[in-house]
Amino acid sequence: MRTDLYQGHDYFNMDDLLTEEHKLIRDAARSWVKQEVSPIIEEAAENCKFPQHLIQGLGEIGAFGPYIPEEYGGAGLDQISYGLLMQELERCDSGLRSTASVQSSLVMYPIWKYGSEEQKQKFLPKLATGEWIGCFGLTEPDHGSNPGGMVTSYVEDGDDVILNGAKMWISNAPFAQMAVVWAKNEEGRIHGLIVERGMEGFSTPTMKGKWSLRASDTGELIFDNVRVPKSNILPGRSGLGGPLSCLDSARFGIAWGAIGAALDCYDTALRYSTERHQFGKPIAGFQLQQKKLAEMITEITKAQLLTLRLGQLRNEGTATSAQISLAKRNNVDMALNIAREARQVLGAMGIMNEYPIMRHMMNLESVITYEGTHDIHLLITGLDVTGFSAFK
Ligand code: TGC
Ligand code: FAD
Repeated sequence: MRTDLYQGHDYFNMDDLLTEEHKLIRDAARSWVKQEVSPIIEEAAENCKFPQHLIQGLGEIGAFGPYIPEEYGGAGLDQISYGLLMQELERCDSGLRSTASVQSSLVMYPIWKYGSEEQKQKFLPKLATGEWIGCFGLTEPDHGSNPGGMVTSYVEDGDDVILNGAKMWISNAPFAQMAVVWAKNEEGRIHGLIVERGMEGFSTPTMKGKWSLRASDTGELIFDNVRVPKSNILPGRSGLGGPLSCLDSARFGIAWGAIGAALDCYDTALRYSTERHQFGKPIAGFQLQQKKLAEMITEITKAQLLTLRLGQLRNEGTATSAQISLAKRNNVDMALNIAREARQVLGAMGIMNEYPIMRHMMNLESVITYEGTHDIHLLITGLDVTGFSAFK
């Protein structure tokens, strides 16, 4: 096992634009990750299992619903704090960030935004500490990029509804205590429902065989005549805009998280290049390796500036969905390219689990697909700048 020597890189003095609180939150998350996660992350990825004993610690560093108000158990922090937390978690592993961003943006956020006061009181405090873990069911076997076509649906039955259908590719599903599920009512209108583990007819089989995001558990959600009380329907919003607004929050977190993965690859490659000698000198002294490293820090710096500005806009409440799409698409693509280049700097050692790069690279193949694929985000930007939709 290799000691985690990571140190941040701040080429344009971005820290000057952060508050003391931002830096404290980021540094606390970094220390926790180095102490608790780095020593076990390779083993978790090899075993294809999320290390559930980390959940309490994630709650303690404020990674679950950091921007949820304190009255509901959240930390009441701003959007930049949320971004920095996601960056530090994904610096270690995208699956670790997934667990936190799904819980925050896809489970706590919709309950906070669209839930009744009773639902907020019942679920949010337990989700903030990690006593309960939730998951988010939007994607279906036949409806991925086109969630509006979903077939999961429910019919009314007295004080309950009867839910039928299936969701696929659901992060945290195998061990989550509850799921925020998006389904159509009898009029074909999409609503969010809270489905709790133990409800009869509800099962969450694990999806096996992933070569990517292995330290995160992914599963299906199967609803076979599940009786859900009407009091578990989120009353505050109907239509596809409900789940899509949650995606805005999660995509924002991913835009920051991807910078973390890129930083870890760059940091590893930079250190290796100064230590590894060939032809009588460190490989860092060869122009071709310098080109790789110089381009990496250039792209990381551009992404850092983009994302901090997006954080400011989110704090002001003015960031558009299209701006978030642009940042998610750019930053994940940037991180994946950096992972590929960094792996080459390490030569054969780049494929080994002694270094994190190959794991980041494989993880990022999921990140570039989930929360809207690279192509879908391009089409969102295309629609925004031209006014013409090219989806259909
Ligand atoms: P469209 O007709 O454009 O929109 C339908 C309604 O939604 C509104 N809307 C939004 N509202 C809030 N936020 C947004 N970002 C919104 N985008 C659209 C829109 O105004 C409209 O409202 P209304 O009132 O007129 O009905 O919808 P469309 O069917 O054409 O689809 C558009 C498209 C393709 C962009 C969208 O469906 C999409 O983003 N597809 C990608 C699907 C996706 O990202 N799935 C992610 C699943 S969750 C996940 O991957 C978790 S991974 C987590 C992890 O482990 O980290
Ligand atoms: P498809 O929609 O079938 O797309 C296949 C290809 O076609 C892609 O390249 C896509 O860009 C392209 N394409 C599709 N439509 C168009 C178009 N109109 N124009 C041009 N090209 C198009 N979902 C959840 O709901 N909750 C989760 O927690 C969750 N976690 C996930 C975890 C992992 C590890 C993964 C891999 C996925 C997860 N997802 C989750 C699902 C994820 O959101 C979907 O995989 C994603 O939205 C894409 O859907 P799809 O895989 O069905 O691809």
